[in-house]
Amino acid sequence: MSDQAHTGKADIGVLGLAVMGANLARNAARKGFGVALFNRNHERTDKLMAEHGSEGRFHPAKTIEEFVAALAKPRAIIIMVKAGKPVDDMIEDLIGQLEPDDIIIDGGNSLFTDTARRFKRCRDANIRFIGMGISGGEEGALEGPSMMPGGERSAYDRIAPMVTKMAVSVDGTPCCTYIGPEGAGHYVKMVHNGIEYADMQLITEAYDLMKTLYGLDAAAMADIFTDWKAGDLDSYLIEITAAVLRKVDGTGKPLIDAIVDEAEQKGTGRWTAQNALELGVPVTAITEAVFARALSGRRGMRGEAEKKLPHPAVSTRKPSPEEINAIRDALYASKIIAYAQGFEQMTVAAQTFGWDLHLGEIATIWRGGCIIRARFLNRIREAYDRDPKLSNLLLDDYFRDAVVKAEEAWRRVIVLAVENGVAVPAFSSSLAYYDGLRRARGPANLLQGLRDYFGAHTYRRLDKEGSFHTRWGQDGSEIEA
Ligand code: NBP
Repeated sequence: MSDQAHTGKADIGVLGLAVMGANLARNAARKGFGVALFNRNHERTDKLMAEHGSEGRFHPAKTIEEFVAALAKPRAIIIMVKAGKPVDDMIEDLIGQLEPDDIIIDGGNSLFTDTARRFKRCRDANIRFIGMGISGGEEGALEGPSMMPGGERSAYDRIAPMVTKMAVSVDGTPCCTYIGPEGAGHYVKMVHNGIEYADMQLITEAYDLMKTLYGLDAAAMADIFTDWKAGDLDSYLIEITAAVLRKVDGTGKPLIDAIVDEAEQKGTGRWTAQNALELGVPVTAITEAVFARALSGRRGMRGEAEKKLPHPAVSTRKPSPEEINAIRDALYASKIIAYAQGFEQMTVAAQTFGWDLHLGEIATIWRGGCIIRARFLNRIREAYDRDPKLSNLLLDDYFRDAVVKAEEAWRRVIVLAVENGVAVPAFSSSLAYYDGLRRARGPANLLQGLRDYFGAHTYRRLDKEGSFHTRWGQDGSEIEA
């Protein structure tokens, strides 16, 4: 179908019109851009036109050829198909149709190494490529997401007037900025999702403590999360936690109590943890969050284990306001650790891959549109304004003071959880990271001694330069491992 009503070419194309693509296309059209539409199965295009065709200037196409022909040059096309092979297939189809300097933007949740590979594939074909992380889910795509574009800088400059209008703005600043070359945009989106995993796991642990130690019901906890939203924890995730806890289903009971306790995952949290392991960055909160989802998935095994493995006696009692505040403080301190770890991961990635990541700008574009949007991100931006080379957020005065203030409550809550058998892997691993970080001399000297003992791996000394190996036998002989 060609566009009858308008003679002008489309400003941007959206290829893939499932929930995200359709909403992004509507977003662009509502902002006044002409949008070419294509989906493999034409029914989706028809549905979009039937339901929302009046929202703006759409150019629906039935074939890739027609789609490409509808676009103004240099063409800019956002691919919003399922991550993985479909993206490669679409890129190959487009390369056959596009001209030099045209731009392909992958807006899906692609793995950053795939993005780097596609960037090179397109460069070889004289096509400019952008890998753009988009956060905010279905609603964000329509109303204004947070966007993390990476790839060819000149291509970003061409699409910037469009994408900065499509992104949500906070205090007049669009939640979209050029991130860096190759796969940098999708990398930053991946870490965003990893932090989202950690943030959600921490909230879940706070919920578990209030429910298990103090027997609070969903409505009481909804009130507490609503209170917490008024303070430092103010965030979208805390807001929706209150809403989820408050929801009552058709039975008149809290819906949350009827939901199966098995969490699913699509992979971005796992990618973040895998990459942290590869880079050697201690990203414990995100990794624990991934493992907690994996343990939640062993529902049958947990059911069996509950019958066989005794549980410490829990004496449920009414909490004092101070005890609830202690959980809040433990949550805030752990959250600071999770973000400090995620931002350190990006620092190390920037050094490793040669990207000039501006962490303050990244915090700025996460303040709106995305799932981890929070007041807290202003604090992170301010920390990087104070010191753009900050190696760890905990070394910034604001975050140091916040953690020190929460520390006593944080420790108390974890002790209580341990005594009562409540699993708080993200709370406790965050504290373990903190305790490890704040010691100039840790216990790894013993690790080095052991490694040299069985494997002659050598060690360094505090008092002398160089590498040393010791014959560990008391008689000076080598020890055979
Ligand atoms: P899906 O990830 O569910 O993918 C469905 C789309 O991919 C349809 O348009 C489908 O076309 C198309 N497609 C498939 Br499947 N295989 C194809 C192929 N071989 N060739 C061409 N098209 C193919 O869509 P979504 O949920 O809208 O997400 C799109 C992207 O955005 C994904 O990468 C997703 O991870 C990411 N994302 C999603 C969210 C969210 O909240 N859902 C948030 C942020 C990012 P068809 O109609 O012909 O089957």
